[in-house]
Amino acid sequence: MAYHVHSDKPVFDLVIGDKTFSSWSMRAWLVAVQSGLPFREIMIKLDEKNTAAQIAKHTDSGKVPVLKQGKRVIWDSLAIAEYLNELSPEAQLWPEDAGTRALARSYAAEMHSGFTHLRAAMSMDLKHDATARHLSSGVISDIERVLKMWKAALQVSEGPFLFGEFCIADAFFAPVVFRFVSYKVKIKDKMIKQYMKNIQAHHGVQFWVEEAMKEKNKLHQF
Ligand SMILES: N[C@@H](CCC(=O)N[C@@H](CS)C(=O)NCC(=O)O)C(=O)O
Repeated sequence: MAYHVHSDKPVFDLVIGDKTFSSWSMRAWLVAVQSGLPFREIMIKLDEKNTAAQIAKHTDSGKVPVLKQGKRVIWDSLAIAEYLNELSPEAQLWPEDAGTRALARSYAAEMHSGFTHLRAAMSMDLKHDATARHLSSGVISDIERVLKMWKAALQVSEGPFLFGEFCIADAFFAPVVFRFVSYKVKIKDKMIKQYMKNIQAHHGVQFWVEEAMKEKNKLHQF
């Protein structure tokens, strides 16, 4: 199977939520795939009666994603991404140049801690296909901020990804690309449209989406 997701000799386990809805899981999972390390995926269906109990078997944080390696338990997508970068330095999960790397970290960190309006109004749902109506000023300014950040990076790197090669910052923005697509946010800028296509064409992203489409789940909000 591609990506060694269910490898016989996993280097770590990655506990995730439903692929349709769990944007934080998607971020960590994409970084795991990009690390090139074999791993075992453990999926927990979110928003079920036993979800909390299932998650509690792996972490006290009450949330996924969680990376497990022997007795070591790493939770939170950004900590997992940084740990994977340390486990697999050859995968160059951050850009090589120190200045660009710091910038890419700023992008991932802002995604990780911000965009609350966008996240609340346009929760990730890979099966959603309808225009979002009555966007609040908070959502509009979040969208404008994302587009401005993408454009600034792409103007320097000239693609195909924010800082050239696919890095952790791209993994962190991948769910936003799908929010813009599924809620039909109008985007005119050619460079940004191409970036969104490049994210959608990424081998790991395609695999994640294919698996999400096979899921049978009801509506959740993440
Ligand atoms: N800051 C955390 C956020 C993780 C998070 O909110 N995960 C959601 C799913 S995307 C979750 O596990 N919710 C608990 C639940 O559904 O019971 C991270 O970056 O990993």
